[in-house]
Amino acid sequence: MRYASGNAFSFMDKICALVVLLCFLHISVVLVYYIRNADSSQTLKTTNLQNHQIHRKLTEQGVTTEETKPPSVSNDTETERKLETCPDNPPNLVGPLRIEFSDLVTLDLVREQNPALQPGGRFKPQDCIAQQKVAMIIPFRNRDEHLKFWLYYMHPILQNQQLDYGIYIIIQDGDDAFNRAKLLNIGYAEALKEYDYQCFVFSDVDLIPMDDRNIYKCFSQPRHLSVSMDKFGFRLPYATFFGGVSSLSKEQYLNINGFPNNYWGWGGEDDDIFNRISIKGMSISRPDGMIGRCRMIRHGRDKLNDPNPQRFDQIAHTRQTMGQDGISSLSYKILNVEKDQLFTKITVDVGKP
Ligand code: BGN
Repeated sequence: MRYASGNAFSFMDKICALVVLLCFLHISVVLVYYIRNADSSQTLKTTNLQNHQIHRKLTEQGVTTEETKPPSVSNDTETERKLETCPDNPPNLVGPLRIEFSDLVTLDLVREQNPALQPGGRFKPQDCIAQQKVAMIIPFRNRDEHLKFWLYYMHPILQNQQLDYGIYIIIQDGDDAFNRAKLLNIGYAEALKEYDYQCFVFSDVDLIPMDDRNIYKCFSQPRHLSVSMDKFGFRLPYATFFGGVSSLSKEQYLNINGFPNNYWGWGGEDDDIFNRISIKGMSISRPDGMIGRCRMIRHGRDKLNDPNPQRFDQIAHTRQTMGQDGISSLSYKILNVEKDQLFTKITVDVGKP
């Protein structure tokens, strides 16, 4: 009996020890799994956060590349994810900007700072569908110093504004009087040959916005964007002023038969465009005076851009001329096309005054 109970005791002992051992083993396994899981989910969270921050930072600087996109959880969800239209208020806008023209800017620096650009100075946002496809048209001759600054400031601004855009520099060949409005018409026609643009921003090469909330897109009415220029003491020089930077949708542009082709030399063509818009019953939309502030790069008057003596007579007859003179009567010859990461340059023979 003693033996038996002694045996029974040691048998119970062994069972207990085994149970304790199994419990210990179970707890250890659970503990190891718990620690490993907690660790790896923490690592994943940190990596995601860091990448997101880098992506945000680069996006803030106007850079969106495949490598900087935050990693997606699975490829399937990424391809299935439908991109949404970009918001009315792009999230990375900064507001007032410091614009200076003393920096040592080079085109190579601008190329380096804008790695997401495609040939022709083309860009579209990666994480949403741009609200508008916008062609930026710049009439140009012998202003490389200004163009450098324009590209330096404008590319990051336009990328932060989440536009699907391209840059078209339209260069007048030869030494005849400059014909700004005809160059703008040519820019419209040439840009449309390349892409289904819905909106056209017409900008002088020497004007830079001082606030990136001044969005370079189109509105329900033709838009005047350069409303408070430093040159004019940050106010409109006169109420109907439409010079500097403006935007028109394709429909608005066609409604006025584009711009006049016969203003040779400085002045009046922007007043003619204003007349066309009001004759067709449209009004001018403008940003608020603070948001619409812009800087002009100081320069003397161009040698080949003397005031056009016929401009007073011309702007008095817009109603009679606009039907025949415009995009419907545009003729020119392309002499050269240069595609760069930062722009498309098109050199044209615009004919004689
Ligand atoms: C105006 C010019 C505009 C020019 C502005 C600002 C004319 C037409 C005859 C009155 N208009 O006087 O073309 O953009 O000044 O410089 O000259």
